[in-house]
Amino acid sequence: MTREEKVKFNKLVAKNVANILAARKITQRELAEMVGKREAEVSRWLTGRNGFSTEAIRRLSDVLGVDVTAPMSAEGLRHVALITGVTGQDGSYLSELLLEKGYEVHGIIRRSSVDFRERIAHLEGTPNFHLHYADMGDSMSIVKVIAKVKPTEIYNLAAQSHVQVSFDAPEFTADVDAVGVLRILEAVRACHLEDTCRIYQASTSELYGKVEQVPQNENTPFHPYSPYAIAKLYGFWIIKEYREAYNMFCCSGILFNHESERRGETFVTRKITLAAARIAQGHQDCLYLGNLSSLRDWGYAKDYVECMWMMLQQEKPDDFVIATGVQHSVREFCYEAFKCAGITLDFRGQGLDEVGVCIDGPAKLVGKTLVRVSDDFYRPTDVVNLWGDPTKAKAKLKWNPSKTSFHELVALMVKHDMGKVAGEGAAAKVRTNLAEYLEKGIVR
Ligand code: NAP
Ligand code: G4F
Repeated sequence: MTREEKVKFNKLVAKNVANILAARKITQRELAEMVGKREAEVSRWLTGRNGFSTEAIRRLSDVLGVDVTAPMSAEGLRHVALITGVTGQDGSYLSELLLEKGYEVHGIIRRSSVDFRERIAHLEGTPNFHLHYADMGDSMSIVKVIAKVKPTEIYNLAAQSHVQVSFDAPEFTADVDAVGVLRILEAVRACHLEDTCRIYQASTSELYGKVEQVPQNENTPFHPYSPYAIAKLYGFWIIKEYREAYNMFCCSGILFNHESERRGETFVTRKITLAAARIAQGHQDCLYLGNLSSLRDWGYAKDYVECMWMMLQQEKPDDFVIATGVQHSVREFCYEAFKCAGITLDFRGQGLDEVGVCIDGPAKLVGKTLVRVSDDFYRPTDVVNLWGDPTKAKAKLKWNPSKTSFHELVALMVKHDMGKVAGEGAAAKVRTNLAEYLEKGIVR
């Protein structure tokens, strides 16, 4: 530890001990008796100016029954979060947020033949950030992590989250996205943490599916319309069931689409922003998409993870719709993204024959068809009209759905991808090949 780190550490321990004493109404004299020291010495500890010996920390942790070096709330409570899906878009932003708030953050990762932890690479090695191997399909691995970490909050973000892929791998999707939620709930009960651990479940606007009303709020009927949505519906109901049956603090966030520069490359927004950047820089000729008329309520992922945390800080567990309240089509996203990359598109034709032609931009692109429609990207059943009503989240959580506008979101994603594509340099050819695979529908 450097000198500054040591000072910070001593202050943290002193603050924790003082908070615990206040919360439990223990006097300094009583603490001195408990640890077998003179009151004056204990009093000096609590100033935080004198260092704590390893022995003092061990004694204090023993007598107070809690690790006094761990992050805690002002009430002397531990703040320990377990995030499933920590390597995903939302998991990475949520980890950053909770670390900033002073949480001890634990994440579940699954073994893979390649080490692909790009989104959290910058957090590895951070004090208070820990990773554990487990899998949502393996109950024992989940029980073991929960028993070891004893989280005070669990954010269940792990999922096979791609709707199209859920048609290709429906059984795996059901196992992870539906039964996986049950595994978390039962693991919490098996570890006797049901009274102390709050649970956030990543529910989704896909539950509204073949929509029966617009905009959608917490009372809108569900009509799931893909194997993914049907698995997530089980997750939603099992969370509600355990809340009522066992009085557990479980919440579902019904989140509408949220995107970012960390969004997976096969979701439509990121596929578009990457393609706009590649086309603008001469690494790709054309972008192939599916249903351009599909409507979504797109927000910024960084704004949305804040809501997950807010839901678990409420007095009572409840479910919330999280959305911007503004709707756009895939075509509009595409137009806006290309515009941000310096290319103006004009959409002509209909259905599979619709094309996006460059009418302004770099001379070599003007007049060229840069966007085409391919039935490779149509789904067996598609959700085409998502539009959220965040009134309840605004009123109860005091959450601001307009923090990042649609235009700002597209602009920040394109800016990021322009830089990424420019920086790829020697690897540009590899990326071009990937783009070709994406275009041909081999990778969706
Ligand atoms: P994402 O980027 O696809 O991340 C999914 C995470 O789940 C990854 O960390 C992945 O690990 C992990 N995972 C998948 N299968 C697993 C398994 N068997 N065991 C352990 N971990 C597993 O998804 P996201 O966009 O961050 O979304 C987070 C959650 O919110 C998901 O549940 C998603 O369904 C839900 N949701 C997302 C949106 C949205 O617009 N983003 C909207 C509503 C709801 P690997 O890195 O190893 O693959
Ligand atoms: O970007 P998408 O693949 O996202 P989708 O299906 O809305 O799912 C995402 O949001 C959900 C919340 O509503 C999450 F629960 C879920 O985990 C995921 O994060 O597709 C958006 C729309 C669809 O209607 C799709 O048919 O875009 C349409 N689309 C048109 N062309 C395309 C494409 N989608 C993809 N992925 N690729 C295309 O080429």
